[in-house]
Amino acid sequence: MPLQVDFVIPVLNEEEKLRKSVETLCNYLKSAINNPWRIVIADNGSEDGTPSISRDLSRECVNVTSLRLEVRGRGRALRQAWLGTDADLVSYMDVDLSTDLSAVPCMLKALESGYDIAVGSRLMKGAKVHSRTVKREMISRAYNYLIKALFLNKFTDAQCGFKAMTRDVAVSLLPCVKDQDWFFDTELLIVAEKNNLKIKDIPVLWTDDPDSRVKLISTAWRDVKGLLRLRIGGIPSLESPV
Ligand SMILES: Nc1nc2c(ncn2[C@@H]2O[C@H](COP(=O)(O)OP(=O)(O)O)[C@@H](O)[C@H]2O)c(=O)[nH]1
Ligand SMILES: [Mg+2]
Repeated sequence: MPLQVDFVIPVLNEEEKLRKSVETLCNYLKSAINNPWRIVIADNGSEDGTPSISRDLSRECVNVTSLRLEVRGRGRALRQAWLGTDADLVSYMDVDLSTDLSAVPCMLKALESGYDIAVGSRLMKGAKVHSRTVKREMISRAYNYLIKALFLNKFTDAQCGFKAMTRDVAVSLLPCVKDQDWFFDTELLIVAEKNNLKIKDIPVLWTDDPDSRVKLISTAWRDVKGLLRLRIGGIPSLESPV
C-alpha cells in the first residue's frame, strides 16, 4: 500500500505566486508519483489576498486543503500542519518552488527505504544553484560552516526550503524543537542527528527567487542565538524514540 504524503506549503503574503505554484505542484504530482497525496497551504499572518486564494484552491481541488493561524512564524505553521494530519509522510516546500520538483521522487524513495528524514541540499556535490546572489550564497555557506564547527554534524544545508520526514518522526521530534520561526529547520536537523535519526541529504536543482520574506540581519542574529542556545543548553533527547 503506497504511503500517503502531505506536501505543506507555508505562506506569508504570497497572493502573487500561490495559485500558479499550487497548480504547478498539482500537475506534477498527478503525473510523477503513485502515492496518495495532499497539498496543505499553511498560512499564518498573511494580510493580503492569500487566505481567499487558499480557500478558492481548496474548494476547486479535492487534493488541496488550507489551514490558517493568526500568529506568524514559519516553524509554527509547519508544526501545526505536520502534527494535525494522519498522512504517513509529511514534507514542506517553499511557495516559490525554488527547489526543482525532481527532488520529490528522490525524497519519497529515501523515506520509503528507511530514512527518517530527507533534506534538500544546495551545498553538496551534485546540487546546482541558479540566480542566487553572492551575498545569500556566502551567508548560507558561512552559516552551515558555523553549524558544523559547533555540532560536527553531517547534514550539509540546514536552510533549504525542502524537507520531509515520516509522521512518526515528526510526532516524536517536534516536541523537542523550540523555535517557531526560521531557526526551526536548523534546530530540527541538529536535534534529529544527535538523536541518531537517519537523515538523507538530497542534492537539489535550486533556482533562487529574489522575492524574499527573510530579513537577513535579524534572522541571522536569531539563528546565531539559536545555535548558542543548543550548544550551551544542550540538545534534548527524544522522549519517545522512533
Ligand atoms: N506560514 C508561514 N510561511 C512563511 C512565513 N514567513 C515566510 N513564509 C514562507 O516560507 C517560504 C520561504 O520564504 P522565502 O521568502 O522564499 O525565503 P527565502 O527563499 O529563504 O528567501 C515561502 O513559502 C514563504 O511564504 C510565516 O511567518 N508563516
Ligand atoms: Mg524563496
